[in-house]
Amino acid sequence: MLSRQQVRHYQEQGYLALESLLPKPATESIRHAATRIVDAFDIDAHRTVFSTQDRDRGRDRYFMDSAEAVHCFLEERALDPAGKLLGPKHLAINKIGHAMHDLVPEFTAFCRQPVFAEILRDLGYRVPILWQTMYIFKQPRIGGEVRWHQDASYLITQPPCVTGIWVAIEDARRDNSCLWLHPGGHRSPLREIYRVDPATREGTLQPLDDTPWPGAADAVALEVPAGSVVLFHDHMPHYSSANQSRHSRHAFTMHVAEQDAEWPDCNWIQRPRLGDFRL
Ligand SMILES: O=C(O)CCC(=O)C(=O)O
Repeated sequence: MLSRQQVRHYQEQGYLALESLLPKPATESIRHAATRIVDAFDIDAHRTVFSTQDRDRGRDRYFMDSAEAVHCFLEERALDPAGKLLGPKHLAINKIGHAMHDLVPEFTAFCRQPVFAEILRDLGYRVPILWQTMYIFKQPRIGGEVRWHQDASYLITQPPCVTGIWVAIEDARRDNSCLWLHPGGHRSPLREIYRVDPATREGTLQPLDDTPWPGAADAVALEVPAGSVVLFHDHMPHYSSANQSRHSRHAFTMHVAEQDAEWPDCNWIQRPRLGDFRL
């Protein structure tokens, strides 16, 4: 699937953008499934906001349980200070996570497209395991910022071996808050780590290294059309701004690791019931 040059680009730069790789029917099938999940979501029962502004302090039981479920999380700016919804439900959801690949047939079929397994084998995986999936809405006008981070802070393996597969469901441009990353930044140290106490399920984001996050001189905007796939390394710093535009920017992400890597019990994601999802 990948040329030698593309594999080399991934290894040297820590990311690879494959523009317009997927056909529209494939991306539309999960967009429709996401709409159905939001329609069925009881917003009065669960008001968990997903924000990256609070150093992950807001990770409650509903969030932790989403490791093996399909849960909807709200945009911070969808609620007034009293917790009242300010707009329609379908424009209030920040993301759906994190086990759609196991539990929603359209997502299962999407992830099982041979193209993903082929890409991962080209990158050197023997038995790639899909740990989490997210459907991100980046809602018009209220879509929250995703602060600079590295995925290895949240998905801890020994040795580090997570790859993020980010799929544009809609065109991603600067104005609707495309992804930004730092070419070559996968060689920078891991700056922080999110560890969960297995007994209490309380998580804490701890600093590890004070290397600064990329600035304007280092970061590049990944403006890509719908159907594009971006692969990135688990130490790659990446970011997306708050969405001020009137256009959403839907994306779907998959995070995989090698099966025989150690997955410590301080990871927030544990899948005792669902087990391994092999690609
Ligand atoms: O799509 C975004 O804005 C952020 C996605 C992200 O951080 C991830 O997939 O790890």
